[in-house]
Amino acid sequence: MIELRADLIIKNIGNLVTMRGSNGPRVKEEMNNIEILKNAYVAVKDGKILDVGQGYIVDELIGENTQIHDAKGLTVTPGLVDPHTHLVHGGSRENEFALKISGVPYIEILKRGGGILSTVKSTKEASFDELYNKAKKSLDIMLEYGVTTLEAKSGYGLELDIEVKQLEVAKKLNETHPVDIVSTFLGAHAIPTEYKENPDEFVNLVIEMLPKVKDLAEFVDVFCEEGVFSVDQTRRILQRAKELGYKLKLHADEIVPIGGAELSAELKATSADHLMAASEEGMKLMAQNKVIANILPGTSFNLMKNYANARKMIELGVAVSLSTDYNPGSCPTENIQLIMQLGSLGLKMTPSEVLTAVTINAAYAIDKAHEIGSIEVGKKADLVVFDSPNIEYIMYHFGINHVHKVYKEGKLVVEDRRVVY
Ligand code: IZC
Ligand code: ZN
Repeated sequence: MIELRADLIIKNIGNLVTMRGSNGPRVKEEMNNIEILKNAYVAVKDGKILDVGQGYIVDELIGENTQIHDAKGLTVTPGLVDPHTHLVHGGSRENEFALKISGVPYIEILKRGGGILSTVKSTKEASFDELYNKAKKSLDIMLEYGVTTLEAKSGYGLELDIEVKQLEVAKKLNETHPVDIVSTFLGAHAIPTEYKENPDEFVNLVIEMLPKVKDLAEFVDVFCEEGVFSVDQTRRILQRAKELGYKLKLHADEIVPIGGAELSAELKATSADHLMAASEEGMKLMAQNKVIANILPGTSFNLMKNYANARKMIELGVAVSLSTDYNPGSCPTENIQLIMQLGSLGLKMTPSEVLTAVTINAAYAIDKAHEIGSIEVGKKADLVVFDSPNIEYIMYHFGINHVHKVYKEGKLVVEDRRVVY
């Protein structure tokens, strides 16, 4: 007999945003037409969703040991997914803040040896434990804002040992912290000063690192940008990565439209990220090749730049996800809800589209949609209870934390906006 008794039932859910729908990343009107069940419940067993229903709770679900939590009419969504972070790093860059607001561009600060290269220095100097403790503090904040899975990149080593140190920190956090972490190798994040005159030599070095970090990373990413890595250099690195069995991501067309979106389509990358300057042709190719557009509006806001053309991408059939880009330079915030609000206020996405972009489409952006991103039977019971009567309220009342509770694989890990795991 199938054991139907639940370990936990969350009942009296005012609005249950399930994100159930077509099989695949959501595009066009699918992003807006999301399923929201009224007066709903979710049953959990062994950390997975056992049942989703409305109204009367099926008797068979309730056993002697079933815990019942009352959601008091609030809004419940799948655990949020943040598919682009630079979680593990040393130091901070507030010393560049005055330069930035005086108008010195992000790439110019990097050219002067600051920016990413400043964080490379701090990351090199930091011990494993220092990196771990700093990243853990950020992970707790992210969890308190509703994130239950995220992607974390290396990229502040630019030499094998330090890249490995960063990836090992992410691995240990994945093992010890409730938030699940998917790792990406971003060895090609900046050209070290000593390779300034012959960047292709550094590209060769990154290519040599690829097989050595295979056990520590699922994705490979490159900062493809004018003044950083060219389209040709990015192609060389990512083609080799693909041969080795990695999945691909690109920092593409963030500042100058050099053809990053087009390259992501050519390589059939899982996602292309940023895209503030992407061409319409690039977007069309992304749609055809099913590359997810992972947009990072917090970076536009913080760099005081334009927003990506999300409306055009949605119109053309590109699946859009949203992410914090949490990093010490262009977007020092862990607050995914602020990113969601910027998704509406900056990118003109509807609250439903935003929810799609931080749940199911974000899960596809890290190739984890088979286990997270929606509330359906068999998936992980990662759930957020928002202290809000509906999803519009989350986008409307901005800059605060709306989370009431977070469940990670059926376990209560945040209560009254504080971690309790
Ligand atoms: O540390 O500035 N854009 N890489 C590409 C970043 C931002 C992270 C940083
Ligand atoms: Zn980034």
